[in-house]
Amino acid sequence: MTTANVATDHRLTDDEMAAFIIRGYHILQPELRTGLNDEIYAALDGMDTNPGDAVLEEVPQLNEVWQSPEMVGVLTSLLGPEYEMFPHRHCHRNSPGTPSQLIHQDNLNDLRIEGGQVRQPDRIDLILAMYYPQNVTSDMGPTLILPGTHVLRALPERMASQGNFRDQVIATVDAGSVVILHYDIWHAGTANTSDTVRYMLKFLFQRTTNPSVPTWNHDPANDAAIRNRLESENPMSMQRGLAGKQRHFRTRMWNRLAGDQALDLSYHDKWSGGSWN
Ligand SMILES: O=C(O)CCC(=O)C(=O)O
Repeated sequence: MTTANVATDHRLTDDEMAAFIIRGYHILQPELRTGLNDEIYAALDGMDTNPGDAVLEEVPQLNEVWQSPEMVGVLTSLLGPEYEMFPHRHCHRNSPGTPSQLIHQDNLNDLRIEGGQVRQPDRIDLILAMYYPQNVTSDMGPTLILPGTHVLRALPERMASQGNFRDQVIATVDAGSVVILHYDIWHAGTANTSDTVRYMLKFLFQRTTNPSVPTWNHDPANDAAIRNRLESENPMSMQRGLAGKQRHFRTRMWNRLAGDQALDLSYHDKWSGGSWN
């Protein structure tokens, strides 16, 4: 998809981009036509079996979500203007009584993934986009996110016995919301203790070109403030060594994405300088 003509006002700001790099997620509420979410919910509810990758052919209205200017603006910011929708996708039907999943990273065993099989802690090459056609309240199995974990490649493949972390984010959202995630983030579907089926459509989008300039709404005048955020924010309490590693990969990620407008990484001492006056 080439998105050169996407209105720039739907692209992320420097602060939103920094927030994504720090937390690994962004929650979007695109303006969708009235009735679209209900139409999609009814179509999904009418299916006898899960069509897997064919869900887009079964429910073509989903294209309206992925092609909304807000969605295109965010994906262009994160993946560049020539991003592509990935052929694999899945409709997650979370019925009443469904237990929580284990917290996990999605696997990389799909050979269609560009550069496959390796986590990329300083890159944004693959995005998970989760669309919810109905409101999701805390008892309906919202998606759980561990913010900031997308850059921690040293963790084991699964945190099988762990759950309920202090700074976890429970994505209770309004109908029509899209939770946009770095592919490597730790996440899980939680238990549905309500009497309503919760649908979530998981689609993947991938970068096809290496970044050379920022593809979000970038203003170099924000550089000092952005650098400060990347170096200091902690979306999730973490052991000191891991927090240091996170900060290192965030700045590398920003610089890789910003290309020739990267942040200056030479040593800087915020407290030195000028004489008293
Ligand atoms: O259903 C959800 O909210 C999350 C599903 C998920 O994380 C997965 O299957 O990888």
